[in-house]
Amino acid sequence: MNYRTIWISDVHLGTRHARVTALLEFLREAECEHLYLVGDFIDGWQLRRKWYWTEEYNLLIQKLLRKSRKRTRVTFVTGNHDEFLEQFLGLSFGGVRLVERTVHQAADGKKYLVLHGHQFDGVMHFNRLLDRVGSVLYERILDVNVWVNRCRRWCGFGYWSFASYIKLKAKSAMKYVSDYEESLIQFTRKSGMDGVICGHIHRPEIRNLGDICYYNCGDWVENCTALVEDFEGNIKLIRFESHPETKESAPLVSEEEKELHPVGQTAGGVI
Ligand SMILES: [Mn+2]
Repeated sequence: MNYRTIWISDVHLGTRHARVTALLEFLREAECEHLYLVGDFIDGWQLRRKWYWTEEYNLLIQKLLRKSRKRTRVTFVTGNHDEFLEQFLGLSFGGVRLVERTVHQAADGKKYLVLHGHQFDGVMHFNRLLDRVGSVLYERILDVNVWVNRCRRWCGFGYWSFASYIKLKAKSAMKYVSDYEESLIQFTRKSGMDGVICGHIHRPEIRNLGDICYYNCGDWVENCTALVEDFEGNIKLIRFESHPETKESAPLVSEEEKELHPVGQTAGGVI
């Protein structure tokens, strides 16, 4: 298949649950002009705990570099699990550009903010405060979650996010998802963009909220999903299936599925 753009996120290389075989198969079939890795491609935290790197991972990296050498522009957006790459932001490796966030202009001229999304963990909790402090402090507050986690790492604690916290509380899961989406949508609107493309919560989704489109790539730990843009600028969500006979042909995210699989119930348990 030929696309103008492909976005994938949350591959989590280094965890045993990364669906690398499927991803390789997908990338062999799919050609595009621009490929975005929307964060958590490499799971630095997991690798630090226990090194796990298979020959297949090398094939995947080689595949990406080969694409980058040929006709595909590859952009690597950092997430919370591959924060260790932040020191190299702005640099290019084998033509792969490393950024924290970027803007994608679609074929129809629409502008999309592309970022992993961990920056928005728990932002809605500040909402009341936000109304008072206004937009000047808005960006600062968004950084708080990142700072908190940096401090935690210095002290030897793992990443803390609302996502992990609410795994214990399934009822709160949907609230977390809607808060996350709402935060991103608000920020996107303030940025003057037409939409946002993110990952992080391992929950593939396309949602239009008023004037803003929210797109979540999903992940390659459980869902094996990607966002793709055609040459007219239409963006859709696709689910890769290497063994179609084992999967039922249900809509991508049905209301029923939303209830059955609240956020956080991923195979790897990593967000
Ligand atoms: Mn993440």
